[in-house]
Amino acid sequence: MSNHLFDLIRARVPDPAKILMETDDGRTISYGDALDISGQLASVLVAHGVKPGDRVAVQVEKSPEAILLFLGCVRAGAVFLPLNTAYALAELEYFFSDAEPVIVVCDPARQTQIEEIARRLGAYACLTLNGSGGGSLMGQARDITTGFVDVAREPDDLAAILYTSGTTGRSKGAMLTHNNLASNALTLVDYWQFTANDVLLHALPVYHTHGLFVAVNTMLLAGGSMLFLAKFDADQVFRLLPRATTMMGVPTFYVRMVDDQRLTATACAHMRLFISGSAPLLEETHRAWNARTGMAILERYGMTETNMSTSNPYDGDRVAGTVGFPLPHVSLRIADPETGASLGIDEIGMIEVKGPNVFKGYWRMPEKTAAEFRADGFFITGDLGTIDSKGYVRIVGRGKDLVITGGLNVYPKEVEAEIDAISGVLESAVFGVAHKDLGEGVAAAVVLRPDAKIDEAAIIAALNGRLARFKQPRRVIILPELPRNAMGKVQKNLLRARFRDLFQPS
Ligand code: MCA
Ligand code: AMP
Repeated sequence: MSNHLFDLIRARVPDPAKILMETDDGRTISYGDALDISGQLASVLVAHGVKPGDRVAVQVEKSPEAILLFLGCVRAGAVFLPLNTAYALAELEYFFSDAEPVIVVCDPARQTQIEEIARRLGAYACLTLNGSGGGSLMGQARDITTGFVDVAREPDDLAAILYTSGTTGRSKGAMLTHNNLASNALTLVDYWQFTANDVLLHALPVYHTHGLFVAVNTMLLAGGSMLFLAKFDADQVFRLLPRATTMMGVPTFYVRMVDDQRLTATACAHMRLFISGSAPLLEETHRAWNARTGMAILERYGMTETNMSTSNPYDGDRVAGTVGFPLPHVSLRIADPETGASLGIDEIGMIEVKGPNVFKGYWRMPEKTAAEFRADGFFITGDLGTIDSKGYVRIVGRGKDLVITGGLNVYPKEVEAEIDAISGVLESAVFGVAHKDLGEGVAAAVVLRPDAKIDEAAIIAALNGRLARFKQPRRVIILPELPRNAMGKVQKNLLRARFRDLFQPS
């Protein structure tokens, strides 16, 4: 019996004694440990009644055990559903009601509240896992004998669902198959020339595509090791750079590092590759980095729905302001957003992609899925771009109303709905403004009802518990009315222009 993704991982395990992950406090997990413990975790899931295709929702702090739980889910034939630790209870309630997980794993500190929601919505059990690997999940795994027989899974079976917010309405669950994850990781190992000699400095969260699939799956298939930091911390990163060969990060990592006098060519002497993605890397950051270190950051482009689609070359020019070439096996075209007709060199249009990297659809949303694919199978990304005569793809804007703050996506519609529900608010418009550290910061323009007695602080306070902190506006501006065009549509471009210096130091 074969389990598509895990068979591939198992086949590429180097010496079982080799270290797979080492935490900032020196705890190590070898490849052999990873095989044993992920099998024990798969046994725990099955003992709790998990059947192939069942969802296992996980909202936990970063730890090696969180990765082993992902592997345990894959081996048990379950669908891993990771959730950002910043999500508020109201958001979890939606995810659980939509995905109907049979098991929920959460931090012990939030167990009481999360277990109540999980059980009410039909979960069989709520287990706990903290950032040091403690909690009931590992407690139950410890006594189980190893030797779990992996559940059979085909390439097209689901391995994970990752929620991604939408321009309309609530978040959508992107269904990722075993083959989506396996094929993309194999491509990245080759394209970025990862080998068993690589040591990845891993400072990303592990509940999104970047830190989980791009980083971890690629390292597993390369047979390399990871220095596994709990979060991005410049002191830790500079301390560990001499031991690492590669790093993956969102642009905020590189902005912070380039602002730090410890960034020198000597500090990077052991590094062969820095990769950036999830949000645009400013050309000035790319150039400043190159001037300081003599190295060119490699920028790539992807989405939760597509995994990685393009990358600057490993050998060859890494051009600042571009996201490089379509990856092998990925077809990419620039299309007229209205008609879908292919456009020519340097013409701005919708980026559309097709290939084994592209997801299977949105969980239980056939109409939304159909609306985002062309008849010939190309996925409509919502990003606007061009391709130049050398084949480099450039992202020039977004055809979707989206703010990316520190690499995290915020869909204004979702935030506006919560602000509009606050008593005293007539209407609101949420938009992104340039932010030196985060790339973009979230801002809101709000029109109050006559005689309303609320202010900026009260509006932000009212969003606590409703929305993750990173989605909450950092500034709320009270306006007498919102700028609208002749059709009555709010002109966010005017708001962005008027408040462009909101987050810049004066
Ligand atoms: C934390 N805060 C944020 C963010 N992160 N606010 C806005 N945007 C953020 N990204 C808030 C906290 O709630 C807190 O608020 C305050 O900022 C400081 O929190 P702290 O934890 O100290 O922040 P930090 O450690 O400085 O984190 C910033 C970060 C982190 C390092 C940029 O957010 C990060 O690691 N981002 C990476 C996200 C990522 O992995 N994206 C990939 C998505 P308060 O003080 O008020 O409580 S996958 C993807 O996009 C696709 C597939 C792709 O192409 O990769
Ligand atoms: P997510 O839905 O969280 O997976 O975010 C995907 C979105 O992040 C894409 O649709 C792009 O808008 C953006 N993105 C990812 N990588 C880059 C990049 N290198 N440059 C610009 N935008 C990017």
